[in-house]
Amino acid sequence: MKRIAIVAAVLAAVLAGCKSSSTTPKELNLFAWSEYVPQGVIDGFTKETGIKVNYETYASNEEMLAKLVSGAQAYDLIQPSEYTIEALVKENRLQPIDAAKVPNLKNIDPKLRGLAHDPNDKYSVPWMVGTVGIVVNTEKVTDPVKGFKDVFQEKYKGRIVVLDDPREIVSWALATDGKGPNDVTPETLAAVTPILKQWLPLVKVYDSDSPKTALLNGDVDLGVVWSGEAALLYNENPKFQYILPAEGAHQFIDSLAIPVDAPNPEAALLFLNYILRPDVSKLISADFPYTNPNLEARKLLSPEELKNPASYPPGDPKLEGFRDIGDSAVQIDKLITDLKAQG
Ligand code: N2P
Repeated sequence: MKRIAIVAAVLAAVLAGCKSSSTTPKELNLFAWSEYVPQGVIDGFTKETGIKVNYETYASNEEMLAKLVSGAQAYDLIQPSEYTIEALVKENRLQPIDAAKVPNLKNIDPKLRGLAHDPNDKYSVPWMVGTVGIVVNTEKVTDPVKGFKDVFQEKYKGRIVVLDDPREIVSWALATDGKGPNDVTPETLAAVTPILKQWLPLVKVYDSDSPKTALLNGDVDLGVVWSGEAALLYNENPKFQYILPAEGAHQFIDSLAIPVDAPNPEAALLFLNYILRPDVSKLISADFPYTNPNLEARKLLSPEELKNPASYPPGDPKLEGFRDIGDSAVQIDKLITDLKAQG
């Protein structure tokens, strides 16, 4: 009897061992924006956990969504902006995050929790916050630039880089027409079409991955870019000035989220907790100086980092966020594709 009990206990232990080793994640499939996740952070995570990270990149929310929905590849973590989280939640494409397994969530700025796109903080963990604004090479452009109207002028034709992002571009034209970024209807799109027809032929480079490059190379002298790109330009040379557009500026909150069909959700939770560590989050800020939502990490940043006007805009500028606009997003894509094709 005793022997049987011992054999049973050993068997149970072996089975438990098998079970735990089969559920220990070996890899993490991360689908995130380009120029946003430092290789050092990925390597540090692998070193600490033994989990290999497959990092695939995208350059717009819409590109990410198309790939995710196609089902061609399964991801454990994606990095949507707030309006895309809102859309994914509506479609039941995200799984709830077990907060008990992510204790470092306590480091996140409470002002960034409980927002409209995820009212109960169930599905998303802020990665970085940023704005979209204007960069001017002040050695080349001496006239004052305060808003979009000052950028898109005939005299700057062929000297402008902009994000390759239809939702962004249309929001700039809407702002110029006195509308908010979410006032998207067939009527408002028709109203901004002449503005866009005038603007797009002035653009030399469309680049969402690294719009700083064309400015650094001197290929262009003005840009409408992500704030983190502007911050890197400013660090390179303060002749690159960042301006929040007078007509209205857009703030984005990019977060990590776990798709409902993620093959390794446990690895995703480990990664979330890892990147929320202040010492790790500080490394993200060093490479990609957006506004860090991690208050404990911010305490570790240098005065220079915190004084960069693109990363941490002075004053209390009025910023508006994008909301999910449903099928109108398709109209926006079509409008910009058509206008680009017209040259
Ligand atoms: C990082 C892109 C910034 C994300 N390269 C904009 N939502």
